[in-house]
Amino acid sequence: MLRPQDTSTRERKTLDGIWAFRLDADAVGVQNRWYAGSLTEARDMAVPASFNDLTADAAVRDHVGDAWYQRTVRVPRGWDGHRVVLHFESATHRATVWVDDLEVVRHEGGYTPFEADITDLVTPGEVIRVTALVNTSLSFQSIPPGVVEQTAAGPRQRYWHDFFNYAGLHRSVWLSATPGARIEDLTVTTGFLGSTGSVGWTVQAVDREELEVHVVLRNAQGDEVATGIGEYGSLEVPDVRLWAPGSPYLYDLEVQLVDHGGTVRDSIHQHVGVRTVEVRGTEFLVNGEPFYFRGFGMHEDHAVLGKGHNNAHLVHDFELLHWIGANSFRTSHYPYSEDVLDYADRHGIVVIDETAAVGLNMGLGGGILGGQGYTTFSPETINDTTREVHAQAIRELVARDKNHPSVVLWSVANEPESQTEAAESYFRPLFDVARQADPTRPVGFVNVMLAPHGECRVSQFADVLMLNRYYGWYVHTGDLAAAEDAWRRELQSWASDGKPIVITEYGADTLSGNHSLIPQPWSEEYQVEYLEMNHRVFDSVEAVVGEQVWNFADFATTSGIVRVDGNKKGVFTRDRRPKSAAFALRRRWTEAR
Ligand code: GCB
Repeated sequence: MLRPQDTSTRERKTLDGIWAFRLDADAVGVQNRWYAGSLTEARDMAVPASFNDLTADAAVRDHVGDAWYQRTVRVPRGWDGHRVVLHFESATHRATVWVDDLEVVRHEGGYTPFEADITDLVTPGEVIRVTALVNTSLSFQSIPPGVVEQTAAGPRQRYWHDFFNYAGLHRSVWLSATPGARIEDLTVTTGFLGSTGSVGWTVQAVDREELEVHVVLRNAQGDEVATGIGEYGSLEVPDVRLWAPGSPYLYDLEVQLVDHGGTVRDSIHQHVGVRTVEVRGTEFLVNGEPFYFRGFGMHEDHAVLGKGHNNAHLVHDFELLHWIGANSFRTSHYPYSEDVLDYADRHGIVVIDETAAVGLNMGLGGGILGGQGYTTFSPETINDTTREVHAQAIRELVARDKNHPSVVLWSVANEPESQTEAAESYFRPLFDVARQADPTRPVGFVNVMLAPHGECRVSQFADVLMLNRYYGWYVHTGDLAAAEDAWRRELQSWASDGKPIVITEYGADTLSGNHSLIPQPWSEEYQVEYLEMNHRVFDSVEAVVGEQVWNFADFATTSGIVRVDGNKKGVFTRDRRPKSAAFALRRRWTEAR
């Protein structure tokens, strides 16, 4: 699937704006055919945005289950003879969509795109009604998992990840027109030898018949540097300029379907960064050179918008990444908007791209901080069906993001149970799925403290070890000397595996403006000293090839006794004001640049 584009043969129209919106707590809408007419008793809702924080109503914020979105749109007059597609960049966590009275598509998973060919249902120049039933519930068979518990006061959504279960239409919705004979997918791979680059392409075309596939590679000035013909092949790029972290040179690859007379019948564009990624021993190499990840685990999370994508916030967050000297981030804990990845490509920021598989661990954070009262992997909980949903989430992530030069590493899950035999058999095939989907990038998962070296049974499948550790916060709280000693010992044991290690989380909750002469947990001074302690440990272990602080900014979570108005491990507040740690990190990271 290609994202809608404006090209010489394609056009798109945004459906972003105000939609009619109605909650359906009792799930009666389908039976009552709410899609078959104007949504009654509806209120206004902005798209893109999470619906949760847009009203002053707890029933909306904490809604569990079905929510309906509807709007009308006029199909552009000029689209006669075109194939018309309705494209959702995401709908969290699943959706069913109707055009007028007809169901056109269903999709499971809240963070990847889906679309429907609606050509036969529309007349260019006429208005259609688009209705999306979005469902917010998490179950043991969803990614991420959760469980809806029935209480006297109604259903309550329980889940095991530490961010608020925002839902709705978080990203853009498009109508798009393409030719019938069309390019359906494109896979690009890159490499180089000396000063000659290579750009491999594979095109999937539909109804192509006599049409020829042409590819044209242009440099950043728009000059043609190589051309090719065929559904697949490889272009040679003389005097190649590489895409590198902090130096993001991009070419443009145009793919065309051309008829005998030389007329271009379909055309798409894909920016291309020529670069290589490789794991060698304990090194992580980009373009053959050791790369050290500096940056953050982030979240798509803003006041009012929730997880709604917004370009002003995108630009500002990347400005802050640049200011602080970060060169990378992880899309913790789900695939981010495609706009974010495009921006990372253009700004030379390296991305660890993660699925929404978070919270597959019943050993974490339950009652009195023990377990959750469930077994993680069992026929009744996370089971074979879940694994198939998880596999599909991996395939959809790779299908969507495979052509981004910024993406250098896949993360198939965050902090799952990984010390048991059940975990080993659950994950083994998922690593195969990732490698089959993309043989060009390393694959890993993020390990949790409950599965230390020697006990973790999943890290054997990973090319890179990604560790989340909170020495000095969740353990040895306030005692940085004891934390430093224990942390160094654990890290040295992981280093003996001979794989590169990225510390994907380390952090301390910090209440902005809370100061203390003798660094105390929750103070800005403690966050600074905590980070410095961690950095001493990382600098003493050669296999460590990256540090990503948890978190870039404070973010919303479910309420609970360990969260005060959300998670406060941000180096910036939720409204992006720096804590003292921001300046300390900036000193370390800009010196390293
Ligand atoms: C973790 C999780 C992350 C949490 C964080 C915390 O290990 O991966 O989602 O927010 O810890 O702050 O506890």
